[in-house]
Amino acid sequence: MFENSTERKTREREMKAAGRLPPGQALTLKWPVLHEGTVPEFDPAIWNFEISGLVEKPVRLTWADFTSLPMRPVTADMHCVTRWSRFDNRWEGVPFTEVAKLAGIKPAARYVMVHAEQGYTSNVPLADLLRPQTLFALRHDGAALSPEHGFPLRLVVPHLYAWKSVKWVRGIEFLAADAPGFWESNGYHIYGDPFKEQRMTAD
Ligand SMILES: Nc1nc2c(c(=O)[nH]1)N[C@H]1C(S)=C(S)[C@@H](COP(=O)(O)O)O[C@H]1N2
Ligand SMILES: [Mo]
Repeated sequence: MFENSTERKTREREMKAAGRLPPGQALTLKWPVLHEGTVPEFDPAIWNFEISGLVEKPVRLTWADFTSLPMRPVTADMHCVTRWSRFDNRWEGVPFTEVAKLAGIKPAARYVMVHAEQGYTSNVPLADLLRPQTLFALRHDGAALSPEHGFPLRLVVPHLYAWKSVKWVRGIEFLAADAPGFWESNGYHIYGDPFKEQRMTAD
C-alpha cells in the first residue's frame, strides 16, 4: 500500500508540512478497497433510501428521486484508521443537508445512525453531518463510483476516519442519543477524529 516511489514521499512531505497528514498516517497515491462482507448488487428498480427516526415526516426515496436532488462537488482528503490517507479526492453528490430537509429534522435529534447494505452501520453526530463538506457521493475523480468503492451511493464525511464514510448507503436514522454502529461496537472510537488519533476506544 505504501509505495516506495519518490513522488509518494515528496507528496507525503508536502501534506505533512501543510498540516494535512494526521499523526500515524502515510500517504497513498493508490485507492485501497476496504470493507466487511461482499460488494452488493444494485438494481435501480428496487433500490430505495429511507429517512427515519426523529423527523417530521419519514421519507422513502427511489433511485429516480435521489438522483434528481441538487448535486455539488467537494474536494476532500480521506483517512483510514488502518493508516493510509488519500488526498484531494474529487467527489460529486448530494449534500447531506439536501437529503435531511426532505424529512424535516426534529429539534430533539442530535445523532444519526447511517444504514447500508448487509446491515453495516455507523454513527455520526448530526452537527458533523450538517457540515457543507458532507456528501452522498455518486462520483469520484470524474467517474461514477466503482462497485467496490460504494456504487451507487456512499456517504463522505471527510473530517472523520473513513469507516464513517459508509459505502452502499441506504438510509439515515435520526436519534436523540448516540449509539455505536458496526465498527464502534467492535472497539473503534465512537467519534473517530483522525487528527486526535481517535482510533480505538480506550480500555
Ligand atoms: N458499507 C460499508 N461501508 C464502509 C465499510 C464497510 O465495511 N461497509 N468500510 C469503511 C472503511 S473501514 C473504510 S476505510 C472505507 C474505505 O473506502 P474505500 O474502499 O472506497 O477506500 O469505507 C468505509 N465504508
Ligand atoms: Mo477504514
